Amino acid sequence: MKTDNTSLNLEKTVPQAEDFLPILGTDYVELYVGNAKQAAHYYQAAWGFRPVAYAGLETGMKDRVSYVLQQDKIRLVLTSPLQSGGDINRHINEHGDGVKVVALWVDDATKSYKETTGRGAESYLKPKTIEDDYGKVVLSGIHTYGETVHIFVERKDYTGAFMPGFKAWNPPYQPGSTGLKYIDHMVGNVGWNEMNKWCEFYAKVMGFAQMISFDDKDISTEYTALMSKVMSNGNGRIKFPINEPAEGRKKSQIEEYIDFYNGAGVQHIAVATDNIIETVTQLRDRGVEFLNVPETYYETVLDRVGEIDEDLAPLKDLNILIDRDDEGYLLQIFTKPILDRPTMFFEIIQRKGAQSFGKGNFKALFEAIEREQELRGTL
Ligand code: TYF
Ligand code: FE
Repeated sequence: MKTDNTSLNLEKTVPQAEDFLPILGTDYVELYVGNAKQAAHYYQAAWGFRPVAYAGLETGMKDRVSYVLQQDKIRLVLTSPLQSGGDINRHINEHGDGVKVVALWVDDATKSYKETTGRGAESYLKPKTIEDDYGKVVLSGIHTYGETVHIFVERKDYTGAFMPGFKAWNPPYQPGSTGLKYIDHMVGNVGWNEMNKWCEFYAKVMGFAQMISFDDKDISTEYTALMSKVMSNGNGRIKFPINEPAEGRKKSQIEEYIDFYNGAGVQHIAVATDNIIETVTQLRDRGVEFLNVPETYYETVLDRVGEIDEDLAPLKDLNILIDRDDEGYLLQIFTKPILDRPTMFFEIIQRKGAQSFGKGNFKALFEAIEREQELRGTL
């Protein structure tokens, strides 16, 4: 058991009476990708996102193209450069495809910018109002770990498809949903010994607090070779676990990520469903690849988690993991990396009361990840 709370003063991170950065939810997640047109097809066909908006040559954009996709409350923006040079090409060259923007929906993007930069955040985008026939959107932005940024989006009276600069995109191809509802959490991988620094950033600059959950203790076992803490905003809608590599028997999966991403970045996006069996059945049918655990996992899992509403057989067939805390249980499964570089992946999660992150599955999960690392020769 290895934990280090020495440099994170928890008293200071308790939510304050007044939340200086009220966040309504995740507005969108933007990935910089090599080929947005094909990436958009992947998220539609394999994941069941529906097309929403488009910006590119046809809308007057000369140097880049963006596709906006949505499934229930989850909005993805896929952006590629149209020319050589420039920051997006450099980002892709450096990191491969990956998350550039974690956009947060707020009531006041100007105040969000002032409150955060006033507390030490580095500016990415000064408050700026953009307008079209459907109303106005105010954007501002700050830097976080690695080259990742947070953009604050104020869209009080906006009625367009996404935001000014985009046109509605409604092609004939409309694959059905896979039952994904909202982003449950988004995890950042940071460098050696940087976890506390970034937890303090979320505490001080954004008013987040460390989630004191069942998972806090004893996450760095001989299996994990990582340390993790979860930071959450005032109303609990935004949860950002932060991982750092730890010295273990084998190369940390976080170190592998950092090597291939060339620095800190988003490791996984956990998306919630209210029927994980149906969702994972759909995703597997459409070609999404998941990590598998040995059959023996299911021989003892019910001894550990007790009674659950679901039959064990379909969970076992689909390789869905189960964990329990003192508030309930959760069902979760992890995809293999969705890119050629072993960097980002998705988690599918169904919460049945539990507010934790699946600590009881770490051993089985991390052994599954290590089997994949072994195949890549990166262990
Ligand atoms: O978000 C979490 O903390 C859990 C646990 O490579 C986890 O999903 C941590 C690291 C990892 C996979 C899952
Ligand atoms: Fe997770």
